[in-house]
Amino acid sequence: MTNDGALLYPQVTATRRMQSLDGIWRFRFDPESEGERDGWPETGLPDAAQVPVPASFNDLFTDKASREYTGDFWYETEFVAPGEWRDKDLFLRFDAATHRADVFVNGIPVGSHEGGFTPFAVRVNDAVRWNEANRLVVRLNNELSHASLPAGTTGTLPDGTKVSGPYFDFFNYAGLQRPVRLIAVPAEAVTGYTTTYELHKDGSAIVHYTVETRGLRPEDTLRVRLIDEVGSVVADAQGAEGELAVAYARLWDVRDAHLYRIEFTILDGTGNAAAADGGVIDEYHDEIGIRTVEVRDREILLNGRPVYLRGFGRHEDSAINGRGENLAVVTRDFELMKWCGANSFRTSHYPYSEEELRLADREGFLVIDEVAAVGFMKSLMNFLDAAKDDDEHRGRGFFDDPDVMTRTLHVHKAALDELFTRDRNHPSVIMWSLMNEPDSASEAAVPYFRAIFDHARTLDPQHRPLTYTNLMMAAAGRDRCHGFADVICLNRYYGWYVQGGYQLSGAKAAFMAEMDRWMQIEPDKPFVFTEYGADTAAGVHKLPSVQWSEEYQCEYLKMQHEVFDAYPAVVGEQMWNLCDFQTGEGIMRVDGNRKGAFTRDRQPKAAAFLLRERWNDATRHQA
Ligand code: GCB
Repeated sequence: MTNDGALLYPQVTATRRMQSLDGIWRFRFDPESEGERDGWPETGLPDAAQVPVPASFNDLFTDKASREYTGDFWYETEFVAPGEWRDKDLFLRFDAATHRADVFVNGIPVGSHEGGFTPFAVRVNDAVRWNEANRLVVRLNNELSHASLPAGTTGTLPDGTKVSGPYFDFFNYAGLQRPVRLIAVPAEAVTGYTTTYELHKDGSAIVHYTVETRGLRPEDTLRVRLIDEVGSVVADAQGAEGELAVAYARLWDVRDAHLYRIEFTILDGTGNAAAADGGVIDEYHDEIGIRTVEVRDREILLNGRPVYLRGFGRHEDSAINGRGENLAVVTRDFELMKWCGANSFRTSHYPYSEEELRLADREGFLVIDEVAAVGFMKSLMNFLDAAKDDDEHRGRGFFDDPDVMTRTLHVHKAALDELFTRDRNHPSVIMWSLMNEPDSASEAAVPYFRAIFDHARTLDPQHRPLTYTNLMMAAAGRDRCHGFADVICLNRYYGWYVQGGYQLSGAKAAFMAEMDRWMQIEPDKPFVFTEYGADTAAGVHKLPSVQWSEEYQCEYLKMQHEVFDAYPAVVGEQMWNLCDFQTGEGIMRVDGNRKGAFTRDRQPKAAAFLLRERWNDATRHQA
């Protein structure tokens, strides 16, 4: 896939153009995979439905076969390629096509992409007719396998219909779930950049930068400027690599975000500077935050000071849109998190939209950025039947599949490359999560972890901490992979999946016994709870409590918090989940997972008030 300047977050500048292709597109399922043979890329989709982009397709229709559809499906629209953009490189940028896509323009294949949660761009200059309508047709596919992120299986019903078997606990929403844009970038262009930060005791800072370009002629100048929030240029430099010295740096901090605009300009060095465009060949800008992140002893340090993470695991999930980008819901979620006193979240269980991270940057939220490596555990029923260590299951785990060390590893590394490239400059990203709840108790997981962590360690110039989230079945003493992580992230459900209800005191004892063990096994690392929660049906009240009532959710949370507070090595708590969310149907879920502090339509359960009280208690934690 190309990275020719179109993968940077899209913007219009003096030299760049873009046009949204969002709106109503034509849509059609293709269960027999006949579309290409039948010429749909050239002639368009016969008998097409009308659907919105961006959105998941699943909850738009009224029949079950459409909601559950698994296989190939197609989208089609038309766009005019403006003739004034002829001298630029023209790209189609898909912010997310879930889970894989092949793109055709006027019948010509222009590119493909694997992975449903990171953007890709395809160059279309050779396929378009300028100033005319062009047919854009995209084939998507949402099948799951051991080499898809997220992982699962694709089965067939007796009548031959394909059916998804997710190894994960969220609905397998699919489609063009984020914006699609036509983008024009100069042939000589900025294609990416990185920064690292050095803070000094006197309040000054150095921003070390590198800029990636293509087609840069030796006679041209690459100018880099740093501009503060009132519009003053505070530092400038030239060249593809350098330093920006800031005399009085306003640091980006947790819930106290200060952003600088970093501006890259390629200036014509051939004496054209008097031209109408001022000799500007390309211009791109972004917002960065000056801050450092470090794990030392048993703490996560932001700008050298310990932070305590308060917040949530979340999902991009809402009624009708499914996983389709819904900026009103995103905004509401930030308001809910702020109301609770949260300062952090994890992008469980896939990279969230770029708009979402930009909001986090501006709001000063700390983000654990997770790749879609979820379901690395052969379990179709959440983790109830997973990680069994009996004879029947031994040697049949996810990592024992020989394809995993080859195909899955390859797809996973590529997904990490894309995630790190997309998100490396967000100040909000303070840690990378490389997997959610893999079968880390199995011996076969160890070489896989080594390969993935070694790879990820090469990707981030800021060397932010790397982690994965550990599941309960790979508890202290059973997990074989925690040595790879910089921070130990635990997903724990004592008092829900085990020893729930009246047995809560037993759950607490078992929880503390496990924590005591962890303190010995990992004496030097900080711990974050990346999940803890209890399913709760909003509006169900019981005195005394029973499981699923709002009262029980509160009792459960209180118990968890007592355990966290007993271990100084615990430096964060992210409750599962901010909101109720949709999952596949089954006996474990009542129209979805109900562990939200808020309902799916974003109204509070009693637990939300409990969190608000705890997280707004200024005496409790530093950050
Ligand atoms: C987990 C998973 C998450 C589930 C959650 C639950 O451990 O990471 O995806 O939704 O448990 O509610 O069971």
